[in-house]
Amino acid sequence: MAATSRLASCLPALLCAGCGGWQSALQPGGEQAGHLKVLIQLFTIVCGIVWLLVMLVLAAGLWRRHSGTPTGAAAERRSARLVGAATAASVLVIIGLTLASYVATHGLAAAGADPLVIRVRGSQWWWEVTYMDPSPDRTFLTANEIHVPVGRPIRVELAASDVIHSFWAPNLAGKQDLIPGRDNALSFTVDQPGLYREQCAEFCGLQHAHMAMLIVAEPAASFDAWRDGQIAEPPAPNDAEQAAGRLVFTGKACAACHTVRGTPAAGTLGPDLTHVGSRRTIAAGMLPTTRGSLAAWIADPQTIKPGNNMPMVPLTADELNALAAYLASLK
Ligand code: HEC
Ligand SMILES: [Cu+2]
Repeated sequence: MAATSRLASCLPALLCAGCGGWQSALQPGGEQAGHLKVLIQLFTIVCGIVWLLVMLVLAAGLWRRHSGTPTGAAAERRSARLVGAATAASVLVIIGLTLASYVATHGLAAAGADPLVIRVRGSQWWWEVTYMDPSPDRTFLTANEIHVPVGRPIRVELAASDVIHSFWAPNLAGKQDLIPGRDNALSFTVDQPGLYREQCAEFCGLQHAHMAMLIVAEPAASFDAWRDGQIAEPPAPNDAEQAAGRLVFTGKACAACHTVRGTPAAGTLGPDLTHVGSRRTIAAGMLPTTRGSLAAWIADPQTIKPGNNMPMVPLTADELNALAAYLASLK
């Protein structure tokens, strides 16, 4: 009994815990998401009112039956009129909600003038990210974290390399699927600088729940600085340990699957690691990027994220330490 009442008193808090924060459609970070929020509220209120009315009519009907139903031609005519009116009202409500939904969502695929184009490719279970630029030497590849300038329209072009994934950043836009062989796009503008969380929203296999990505919205000046940093090659190792780590990285299987620009490592099966040390998380949002978590991940990726496509590469303790130091230095 005590447990039940405690649970009941926690319930509102539990239900509302999902309503705010960096992954919530109810806290829009931009104009398109604002439209979607109004749409959600409109649907909730209208459907709530309809539900209440239906319950009231049902209660009235049960009550009248209880207290004796009037019969005869006049009563028949009256109930026929009532049913007709209710049907017409339902049709009007459905048309109204359909129109509202069309108006709120039809701008979602169309970006404004001069959009920043970001290509996102979903793979089991991580995100490849390419920043497009009219001049090819400013186009670059990264993974699992997106930076966007506030105020500028963003056009995200979506593709998939294996199965269907879905790009969903609730604070910024609706969902859009990434489908192998079919190119989709999604547009949004972010007004509020901040950190938002995106999550794969289409079941895509064992580690579907661990396929997330942070979106960092920042003022144009800091975005430009970030982009220049990403375009540049990473700094050279600045001590013996990092230099040893780089040798391990390029000498072992790592280089067959991962790229670090400026080194012979040019694999594409796994995330680009050129600036992995500058990203907030590794393994698609699972762990914060620290030297320790990098070492833990490399030592045993299959325990942290069972079934993922990175194998355990046998290493000595010194090799592992050096690798972690090197990767953490790739800012
Ligand atoms: C067979 C290909 C393959 C090999 C070999 C491989 N990796 Fe990976 N690696 C992957 C894949 C795939 C992922 C993405 C896993 C996920 O998040 O689901 C990954 C993820 C990572 C990440 C996290 C990157 C991020 O931004 O989330 C790091 C760091 C990493 N690998 C380092 C290494 C190192 C160091 C080695 C060598 C000891 C190595 N990998 C060997 C395929 C590989
Ligand atoms: Cu997915």
